[in-house]
Amino acid sequence: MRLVFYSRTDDPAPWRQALTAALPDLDFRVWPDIGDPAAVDCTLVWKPPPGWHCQFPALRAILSLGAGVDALLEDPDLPAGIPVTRMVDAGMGRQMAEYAAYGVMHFHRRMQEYARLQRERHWQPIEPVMARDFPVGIMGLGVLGRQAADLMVAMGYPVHAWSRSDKSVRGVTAHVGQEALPGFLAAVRVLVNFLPLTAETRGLISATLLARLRPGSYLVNLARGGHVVEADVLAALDSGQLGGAMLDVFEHEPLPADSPLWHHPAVVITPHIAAVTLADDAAAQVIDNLRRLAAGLDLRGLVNRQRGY
Ligand code: NDP
Ligand code: OXD
Repeated sequence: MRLVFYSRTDDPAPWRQALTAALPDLDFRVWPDIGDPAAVDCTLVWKPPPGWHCQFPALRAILSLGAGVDALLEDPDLPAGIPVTRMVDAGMGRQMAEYAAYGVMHFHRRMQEYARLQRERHWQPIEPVMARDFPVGIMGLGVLGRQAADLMVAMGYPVHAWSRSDKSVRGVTAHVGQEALPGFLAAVRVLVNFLPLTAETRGLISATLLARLRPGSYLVNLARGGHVVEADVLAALDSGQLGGAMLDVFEHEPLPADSPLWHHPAVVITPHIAAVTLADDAAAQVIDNLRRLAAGLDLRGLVNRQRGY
């Protein structure tokens, strides 16, 4: 079986090592050294250019190196009818939960204000808020959001979660569907976004949504930049409707040097590192799917291409 690896950010070496150790017959190719495109059975990819998959006439599966498959599914030339799989946790749940916890604590423990006070050499305690009085709102209670919710519950925060279908998670107040969104937003002090980027969720974090939060709430976005209307977030920060934002993902990555987000005093920026796919943790899923593909079995982590995640 021939597999082509494509990523501008992931090192193929550990993947080659892990996959060929488990599957000695695998012909592991790294783009652009692919040989005859007609001999390619499957791809292992992160953000290939639009139309890239059209060159493989005998393609049988597309395996995403990431959990989010929005960039792949937005390709109008992605071959129809080919199964697409995504990473399911694969070591990212723990990393995402850590990032979310850091973001929540950054705002809850007023680290933004203390950083400013330190710059001013001003010794000024701020009235503390207990975790029990700082409800956290998780948008998207899937594989990754669930782990963050569990961690927040363990940390003593009241946790609310919003998702499409009903979920029962210990210690978490569930809000289900579009009609439950206003109540969810009104209940929380910090909004943590774990949604997949789909036609339904693109641009969701807009002025309308932000206006439903309590004044001075906070935003942690570690899902996708496309969820956020950046100009609306900036306006909400400037008006005080948002007290601060921690942003890991952006509509345009890398974030352009002239973006006003870079130097906004209430914004923390990281370069899409909330979680990374590590071959050590994730190769087992790919190996399992390659064995399944060879045996003609259904693949695991299958994406619903119509739904968009
Ligand atoms: P899942 O598919 O497991 O979970 C998605 C959740 O979102 C589900 O609970 C789903 O509801 C909910 N959801 C989807 N659409 C809607 C909607 N329209 N309204 C309400 N809820 C909705 O995804 P993962 O948890 O594995 O990943 C989440 C995202 O995290 C990825 O898509 C990716 O964008 C991002 N990510 C970011 C990383 C980073 O480094 N910054 C790293 C890894 C992932 P339901 O359960 O009812 O289907
Ligand atoms: C992913 C990501 O979706 O890293 O896996 O953003």
